[in-house]
Amino acid sequence: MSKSLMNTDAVRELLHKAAGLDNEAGDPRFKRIIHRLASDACRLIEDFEVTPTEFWTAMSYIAELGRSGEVGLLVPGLGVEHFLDLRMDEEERRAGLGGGTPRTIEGPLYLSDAPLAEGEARLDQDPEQGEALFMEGQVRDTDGRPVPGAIVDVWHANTKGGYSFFDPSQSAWNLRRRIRTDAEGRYRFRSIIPAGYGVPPDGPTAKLLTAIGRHGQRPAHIHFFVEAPGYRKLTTQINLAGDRYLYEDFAFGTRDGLIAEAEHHEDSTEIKERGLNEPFSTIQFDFTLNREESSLPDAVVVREHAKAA
Ligand code: MBD
Ligand code: FE
Repeated sequence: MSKSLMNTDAVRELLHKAAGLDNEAGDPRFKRIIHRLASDACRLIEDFEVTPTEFWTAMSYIAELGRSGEVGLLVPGLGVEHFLDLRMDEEERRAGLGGGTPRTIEGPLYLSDAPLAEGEARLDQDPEQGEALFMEGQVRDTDGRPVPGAIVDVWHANTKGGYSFFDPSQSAWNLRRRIRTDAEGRYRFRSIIPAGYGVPPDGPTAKLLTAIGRHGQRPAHIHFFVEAPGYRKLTTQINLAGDRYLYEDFAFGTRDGLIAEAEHHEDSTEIKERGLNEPFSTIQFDFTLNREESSLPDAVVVREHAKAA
């Protein structure tokens, strides 16, 4: 099978019509996108000599991916969510913005409307043998001025790599809070050191990754949205230094400037001062927000989120 059907008038006409390009109704840009999508699928089938059985296997896979709720997991795994970040970075650079904390992927496990706290919060609610973590820092603008009243929306996994709500063994809102920065732009919270995340081993994402010789592991990380009026919303994460997957994140979320060193404290006086019986860790991390710039695409990404009842 060497003759190209793609370059025949019959197939050209088929794809043109299939995308609604021969009518006046509908949305012109959307038609062009659908035309490209269907054409690329046909070209792929032709170039790789995809058999009908292979094709329908792929369609079953997509349907299964949807049913499993793992669309948002495969997308970062294939590097596409990071690509969106690279594009936004580029547009900001072209608009002259720079100096803000790097963005990185949101991932699929955010839950909106976490409990709101003033200045400080405790995130861990469930009994777990996790090492206590005290994290604090300041939100500033690119001129170094503190940003009071910023909302630091933080979420992370427990010691088994699970996120509350998605992991029904955890209590509602465990390891999720919104913290409003104080008059000096500071936030702080107490939590536990998270474990890295691994994709569900029996799901469709793991199936695809295995088939291309990859793993589905992420380094231990903590997610943040940082928002304040007049500033571009920051979507980011810190990744914990020393994790074996730090530079092998299956989701490509690790970036320079987002690697945080957790300082381990074993001194018994310090332990007592914190009201603890065991060693603990501290992380100091400041966030720098870019000014809002009306010419840029919105930094607030509208996407479907799970809603806790
Ligand atoms: C995560 O916790 C995550 O942050 C991403 C990007 C993908 C899967 C799980
Ligand atoms: Fe995550």
